[in-house]
Amino acid sequence: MDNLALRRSDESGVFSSDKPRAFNLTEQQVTQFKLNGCLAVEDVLSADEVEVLAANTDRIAAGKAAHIPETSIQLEKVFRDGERPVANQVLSVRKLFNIAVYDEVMWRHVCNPKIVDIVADLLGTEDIKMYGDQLFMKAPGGVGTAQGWHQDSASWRDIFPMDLVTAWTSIDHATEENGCLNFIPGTHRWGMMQSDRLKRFVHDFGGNEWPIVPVPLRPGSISFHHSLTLHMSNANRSAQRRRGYAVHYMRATSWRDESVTDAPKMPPFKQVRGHAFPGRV
Ligand SMILES: O=C(O)CCC(=O)C(=O)O
Repeated sequence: MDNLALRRSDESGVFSSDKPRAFNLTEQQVTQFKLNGCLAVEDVLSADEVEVLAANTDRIAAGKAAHIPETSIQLEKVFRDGERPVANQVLSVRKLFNIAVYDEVMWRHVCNPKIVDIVADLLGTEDIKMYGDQLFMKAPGGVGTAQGWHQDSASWRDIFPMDLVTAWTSIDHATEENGCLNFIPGTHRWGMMQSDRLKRFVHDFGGNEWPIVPVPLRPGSISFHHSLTLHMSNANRSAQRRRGYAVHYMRATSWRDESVTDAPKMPPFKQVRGHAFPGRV
């Protein structure tokens, strides 16, 4: 854990551009990300920025944002299936997804220069688009379910190169008790694991060879992961909420293989920074 949870540093960043940067990673942090496929950076957002994000999250989850389509709000399965009645809509939502394309507050977060500077360092380019976004609500009291081991690119299998970066912002305190993210460092170098192969290997995770690294975070801290890094989160059996906003960034030179028909249908990919490239995403 310690080697992942590096704090922001005053050392100069890896880009030599003259442009003032809002956040500088150290070369050591970039090297760690390349080795591990994940990196935690504490206290990126201010308390005010977290507050705005938190309030907007609950407004959308409550169904009070008319500009967000209902299809972007997914309830936990027990509520979807009618096994349990919805008594509190906000605490019944599993996730909100594809919201930043419709919502100014979320889009401002996606384009927050502090976050995009870090992503630019990790992707090694200033030409960046958003693939998509998901806000995992992970409600307390056993309502928020687990997310099993997966690699993001196994779902986004139409996007190449499989070299995207997710910025997962903790809105609440994320702890081991309420279901913080867990990573297996280095697995982004394994290539894509088909689900039957993953099932065969999953029992080996957690030993000395492939340790599981939980990443608790303070509100406003962000963990970054590569789209091939294996990660999961446990159910929230605690009394504390655990909201986390995952924004998925890709290089603007990426291409989409339209012959892959079983990948998620996404809204048009929005430019976050830098140049667009004709014929690419
Ligand atoms: O927040 C979670 O529990 C899951 C997050 C996740 O799988 C992701 O950001 O890719």
